[in-house]
Amino acid sequence: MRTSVAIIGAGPAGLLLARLLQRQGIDSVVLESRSREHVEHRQRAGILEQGTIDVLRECGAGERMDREGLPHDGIELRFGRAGHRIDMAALTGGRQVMVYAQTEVVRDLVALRLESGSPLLFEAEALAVEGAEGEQPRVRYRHDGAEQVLAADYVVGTDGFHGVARKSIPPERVRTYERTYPYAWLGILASVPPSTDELIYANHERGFALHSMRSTQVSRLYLQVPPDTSLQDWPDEEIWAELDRRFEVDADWKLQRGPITERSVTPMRSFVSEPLRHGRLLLAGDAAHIVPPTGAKGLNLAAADVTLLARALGSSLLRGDDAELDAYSDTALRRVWRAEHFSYFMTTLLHTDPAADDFGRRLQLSHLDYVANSTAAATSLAENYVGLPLPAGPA
Ligand code: FAS
Ligand code: PHB
Repeated sequence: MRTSVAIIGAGPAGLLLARLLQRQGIDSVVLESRSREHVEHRQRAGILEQGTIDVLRECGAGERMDREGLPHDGIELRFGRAGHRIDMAALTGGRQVMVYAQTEVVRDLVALRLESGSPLLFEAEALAVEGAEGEQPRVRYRHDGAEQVLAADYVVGTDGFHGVARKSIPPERVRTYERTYPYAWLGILASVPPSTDELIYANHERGFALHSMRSTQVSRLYLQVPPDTSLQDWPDEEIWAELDRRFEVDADWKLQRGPITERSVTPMRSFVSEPLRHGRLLLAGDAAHIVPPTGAKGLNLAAADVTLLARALGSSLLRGDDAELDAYSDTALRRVWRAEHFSYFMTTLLHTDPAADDFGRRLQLSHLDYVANSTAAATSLAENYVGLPLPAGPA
């Protein structure tokens, strides 16, 4: 089989890239190792930043998001038994975020891809990327029990942290940067209306807690736990009791409980692999970088990467202009590192560091107080949370 762009991975990055290329009349083939059922039900991100909202609307994939998503203007920082609202829309000229789960974004993009008749192969595992340094890169993959080859002008690895694309780049050509954190997130889905209209990020001496949501009927909540936590250590009653402790506030507010329908433990990691290009192989999304979820940047960074990459591949393939493609890695990495820093900032601002001494704890409380009471500090948080505008595309 042969195509212009071979895309490895049908997560949000790969699916959105395929859609953006298709809108330019560029053909692609998407190879996904798991089943459609699996990729559409994998619980992950929940918040879309303004740029992601815009690109989904622009490429005709935002209709259900606008119908079912929940636009949010602000978030609450809760510490010292008090809540402090950050009015992000007011601080950023009206930019917002949208509560609309990654599972729904993936469902919408899969449906559009299948309706278009363009190739999206499920249970098609890419085994290797070959010839990336030449003119005819190809992907060896297994599908329907047979090993096959997909030739392309370009190969894009949107196959996540554990994918094959990044690992097919010669190690001597790769620089990686990594930081792990002394805690993880225990996340739950609960069939109960959210106890808040906007997200609550709580810093408490016992640990961080986050109240998010998936709809007006489903709550999404997270607890900071030790990195080696087992779900067996956390019966439902203990999860709710700990959430109550960490959300404690001197106000008429109560956390509503309900049946817990999903639970998971997610480790926290910062990771970047540079560069994002090796010959005719490009990387985007989690295949190239990972952020701790505190800043709600993972999915949004993946969307920003492929928005830039789709523009660059269009200029190259349709107009023979390689300037944007040659600059893709540097352009994308500038935004990646901004998001890495913001995610690190939100994580260390809000989580309780088990190694912190009393001085460190007081510094953290002072920083929280500053962000809650300084327009300049709150604006900095707000513009990063709603997402900085993408570099302007070509005229
Ligand atoms: P993805 O990992 O989503 O997609 C990669 C795809 O490639 C997968 O479908 C995989 O099956 C496929 N693949 C892998 N190897 C392949 C191969 N060899 N051949 C073919 N296909 C292959 N972000 C947030 O903002 N908020 C959160 O709360 C949050 N929670 C998370 C929880 C967990 C457990 C994880 C792992 C991540 C979480 N993230 C969160 C980050 C997450 O949303 C990612 O940023 C997002 O999925 C990135 O999208 P992709 O780059 O498309 O990668
Ligand atoms: C979520 O709803 O899953 C979510 C929201 C905000 C975050 C992380 C995760 O910072």
